[in-house]
Amino acid sequence: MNPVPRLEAAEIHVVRLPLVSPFTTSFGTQTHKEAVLVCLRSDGTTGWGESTAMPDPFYSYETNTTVCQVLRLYLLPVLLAATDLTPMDAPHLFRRVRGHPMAKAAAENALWDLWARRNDVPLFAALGGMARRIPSGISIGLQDSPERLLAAVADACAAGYHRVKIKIKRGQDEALVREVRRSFPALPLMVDANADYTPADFPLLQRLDDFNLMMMEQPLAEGDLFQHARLQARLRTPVCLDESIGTLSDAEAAHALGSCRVINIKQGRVGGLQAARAIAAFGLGHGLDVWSGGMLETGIGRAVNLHLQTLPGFSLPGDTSATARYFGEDIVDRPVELDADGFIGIPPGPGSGVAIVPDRLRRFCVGHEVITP
Ligand code: OSB
Ligand code: MG
Repeated sequence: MNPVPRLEAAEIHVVRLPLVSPFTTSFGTQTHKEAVLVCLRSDGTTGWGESTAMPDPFYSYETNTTVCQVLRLYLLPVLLAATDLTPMDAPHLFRRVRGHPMAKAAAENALWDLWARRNDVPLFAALGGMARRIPSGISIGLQDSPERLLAAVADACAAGYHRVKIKIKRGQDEALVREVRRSFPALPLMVDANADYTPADFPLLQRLDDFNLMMMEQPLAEGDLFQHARLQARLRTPVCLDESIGTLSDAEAAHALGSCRVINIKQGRVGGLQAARAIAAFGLGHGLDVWSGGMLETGIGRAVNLHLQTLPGFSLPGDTSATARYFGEDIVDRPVELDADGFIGIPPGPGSGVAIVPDRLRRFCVGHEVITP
């Protein structure tokens, strides 16, 4: 594969799309998806990347404002100054910037897309993955009532999702899980607390062991690998870490401490596709199951998550759902749809395989800037 000789321009686009229905987690409710997109241009080819940051620092410390700032002042100028680029260079070029993984991922992933397109290969092949269809999973937010939750789970089962994740938080947990389990005894079911609990809640979390959950995602605080290890030692249910895993080193520490048996890999949270690939390889070599999370991405990020899941190590259905579940209209074609058996095909063609629809990009755009060398 040939490197990209040089970039002519980089663009930052901010888009804001209404969600079909609000999405509620233990840290808040979203009615819109606001995403920062990076576009890299070279010789008439463009590559796109999407940041998974949110407007507010509630899931992690980054915000769309910090992502734009770090891209504008540090990451994109470094890429624009480089020659003979491949995506493998990005982590090294970005090393001087501490943290800010979602900003780094948006830039690195745009370079992956550009590099794959220029070499006329699909992104999954550029990453070293195997062509295969991806089993779908769904993440159902906190609902206004148990009835609504049961209805949403029933809809997900009817649509063919291979596993269902429901959000929980303090005070909205045990009774909900009991009801869902009673109505759907054989459903592959898991819960995600988005770090809402503390060690004082261990008795409650241990009672969730009775419901044959596939796993319990991020019950405790992001920085607390130690208490997650104490909790995992008391549970049959595997603990899955999301917010706690920002780097390969975090995955190594979590494994060594026994803090989890599963890792939710979000390429944005770990700083891009290369870091995501490294953590998946570590999981495969050390008996940790991994799967791809989601952050309600537009079609750009959703396609990346699909390509990522063709890599060895991704052993479980992730949080990649149909586009129509989130958006009436997405900024790309084609939308993600489920096959009759609940699998999702990889978008065909070079790069991510999806194409920005310029008219929709314009309509949903709330910010745009061009950065030149
Ligand atoms: O914790 O996995 C999470 C959405 C936003 C922020 C955090 C999370 C989520 C989801 C939704 O669970 C995943 C998706 O459907 O994209
Ligand atoms: Mg999560």
